[in-house]
Amino acid sequence: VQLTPTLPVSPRSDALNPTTAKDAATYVVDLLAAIGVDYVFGVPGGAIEPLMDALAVSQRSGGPRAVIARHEAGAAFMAEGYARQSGRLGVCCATSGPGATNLLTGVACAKENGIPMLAITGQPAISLLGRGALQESSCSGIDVVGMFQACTHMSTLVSHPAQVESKVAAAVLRALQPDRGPVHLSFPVDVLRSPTPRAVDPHAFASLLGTQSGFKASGVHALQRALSVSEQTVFVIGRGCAGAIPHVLAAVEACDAPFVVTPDAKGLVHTSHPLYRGVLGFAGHPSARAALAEETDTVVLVGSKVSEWTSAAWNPILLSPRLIHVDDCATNFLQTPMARRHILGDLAGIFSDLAPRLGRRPRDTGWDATAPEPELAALPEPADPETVRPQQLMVALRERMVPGTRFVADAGNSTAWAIHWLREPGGTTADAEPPASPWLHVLTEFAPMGWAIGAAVGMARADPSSPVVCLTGDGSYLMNGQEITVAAQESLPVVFVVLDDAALGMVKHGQRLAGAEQTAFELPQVDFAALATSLGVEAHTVRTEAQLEALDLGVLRGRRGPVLLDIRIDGEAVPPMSLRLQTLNEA
Ligand SMILES: Cc1ncc(C[n+]2csc(CCOP(=O)(O)OP(=O)(O)O)c2C)c(N)n1
Ligand SMILES: [Mg+2]
Repeated sequence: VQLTPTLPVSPRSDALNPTTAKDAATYVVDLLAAIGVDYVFGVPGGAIEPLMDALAVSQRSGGPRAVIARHEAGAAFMAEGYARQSGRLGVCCATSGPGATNLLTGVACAKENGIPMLAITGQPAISLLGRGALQESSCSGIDVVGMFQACTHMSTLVSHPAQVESKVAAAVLRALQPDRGPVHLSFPVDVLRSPTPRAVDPHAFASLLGTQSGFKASGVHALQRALSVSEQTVFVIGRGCAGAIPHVLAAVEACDAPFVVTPDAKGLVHTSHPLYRGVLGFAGHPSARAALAEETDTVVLVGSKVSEWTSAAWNPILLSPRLIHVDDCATNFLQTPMARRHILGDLAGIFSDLAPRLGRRPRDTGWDATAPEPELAALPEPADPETVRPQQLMVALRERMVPGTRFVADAGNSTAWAIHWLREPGGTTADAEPPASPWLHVLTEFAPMGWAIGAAVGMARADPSSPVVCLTGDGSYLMNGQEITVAAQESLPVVFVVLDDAALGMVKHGQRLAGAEQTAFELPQVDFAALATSLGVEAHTVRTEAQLEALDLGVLRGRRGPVLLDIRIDGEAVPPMSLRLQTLNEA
């Protein structure tokens, strides 16, 4: 194998064994295979072509392969969905220039929502940088590395084959450390094609990944003491509990203490758990606020950023000296300086150590499946019988989707309706074990319209064994709905539920609730079913609640391939979004 003549010769190139040396693109794919990643989501282009080639070769031997999105942001959203569902690294790729800039929104979303992701973009050959090459994106072009620096934990140009191994390893390790998030590698096309020295076997590298857990015994003892003298404790469960939820709930149950969840952690628990008191934060429940009332002397926040949506706009009922903050991510403590105590460490480790020490017998958790769940008000009367109440849509989906269905709610009113009204299908069955994987995903930090469309495809790609319901708005679907064709190509069981109100509804209701000018929210009435049918996807239009009732959702069990439901919802129904307005008004 020859290095290309334009490249300086690597000082280690003489150490290359021509029989084992492979190009950098193959090295990346081998490393992904070693850490269990089986899909790379992306859109091709000249500068990233060697990676696509390596993925094609890999696919032939059953290794990682490419899933081609319609837009690079969709690819990044898919990589996020894949990471959320599989617990592994999400990987996306794009060509240089516009491919990379299209990818950026999805990568920024992963940063703000703590999703481990590797974004790989291409560059023209090193020798061409600074010479006006097509789509140059180095610091002498549009500087993609610089742009991604602001939206990732690490962004670097891999400017020599000898850097490949160390930069790829450093990037992957960084993405998977708390504070988890995206990293970005920009590869000139000639570097991707160059033979790469290998000092470390990818499998040896993979073994490094399992070694990050740990906590101090003093922290567990302090938490145990605080809980033993507390008269009334409330736990606040955040999304950081995802890998530790059985252990966290074991401690909650041993204390017989009520718990609330942040909006993005609702999917981690059964809402029929007898100690569950609802969602605290955006679109949350009065019962959650009541749980944090004055008689509570200890509030244990576990695994969460403190942001506008997760803290009910930095509400003092959460942020007070009653607080003990337990997290595996030290930077989350920066937002809770008032806490009585900060306990840092691996959450599964801390809580599996703590629960048996609490001394109290775990309560009998066999709960009464028929008891009403605490947090919901009565359904409002239908305002217009010719439409579907969004609240009723959430109830119907919960009652009629198969157990094991996963939901992803998009930016816009879908998020508010889902956080407040949705519950997991089959959730009324008494089941003492928490859900095996989250049944609901929402964004709380950086919420781009159309995220749920890509995320649903990525989740279904990671696990196609049960349906994924994408709750999205008509505005979001018009922005990113083309990714439905990826679900069709890949035969993925995604149910696209379009909450169709012919409006940018969250904008409309936000303006109304704020008493502001009513402007810029109207959308045309679109026949989304016809649109989907033209793409070869089965679709139904639902204009009334009777039609919703008549829909046979049971057929979705075991289905391969997507379906679209255009639900003409009551656009007058006011979404539970007052928290957002409070923050906007106070600004
Ligand atoms: C990319 C992007 N652009 C703009 C916004 C601001 N925004 C938030 S919700 C929303 C309206 C969404 O409309 P639609 O998808 O129809 O959902 P609805 O609220 O009507 O249910 C807008 C414009 C955003 N979150 N993301
Ligand atoms: Mg809408």
